[in-house]
Amino acid sequence: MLILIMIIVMISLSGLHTITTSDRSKQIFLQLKETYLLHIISLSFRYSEGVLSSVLEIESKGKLLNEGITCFHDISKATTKDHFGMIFTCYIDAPADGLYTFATYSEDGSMLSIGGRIIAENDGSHSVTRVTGRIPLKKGYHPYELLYFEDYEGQTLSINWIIPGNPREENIEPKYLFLNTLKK
Ligand SMILES: [Ca+2]
Repeated sequence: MLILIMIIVMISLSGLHTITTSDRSKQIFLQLKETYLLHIISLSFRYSEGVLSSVLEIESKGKLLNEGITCFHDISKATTKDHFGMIFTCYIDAPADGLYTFATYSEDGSMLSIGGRIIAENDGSHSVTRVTGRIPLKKGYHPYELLYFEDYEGQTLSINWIIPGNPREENIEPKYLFLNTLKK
């Protein structure tokens, strides 16, 4: 349903308020659907369960039970309170050239990588812990991967950033996270 709503919203924004039955309109609709479906829905996720002590064990020790797409780092998709891991992958759209700071808050462990480089290693079984990292980014899309695991009891996952030109640390809004990259 969410996907459908997003497609309708984006089609409305594009000015195509009326979908006719002509072949051309159908073709345009399918092109828009494919483009915006892939571009808007934010992250892909893989959900596994298992007794883990590190994000690096998610794939080796966890049992993959679910995978799909989600709008954010949504650990509420877990179907158990304890002993699970999630891997989120997408592209992050850097709005400007410059130095970016990322801050992860997680219980238990997490690890954030951008462009294949580990930015915030917040791994291990622990209470809510903040870890920051910095990376220079060019304006545009960069591969983004967030690994998270929950051992037992409480569970938290939140990712903030500080972007060039704005000194405030803010939660990364879903509008910056994409499944793919649009051709520019
Ligand atoms: Ca915990």
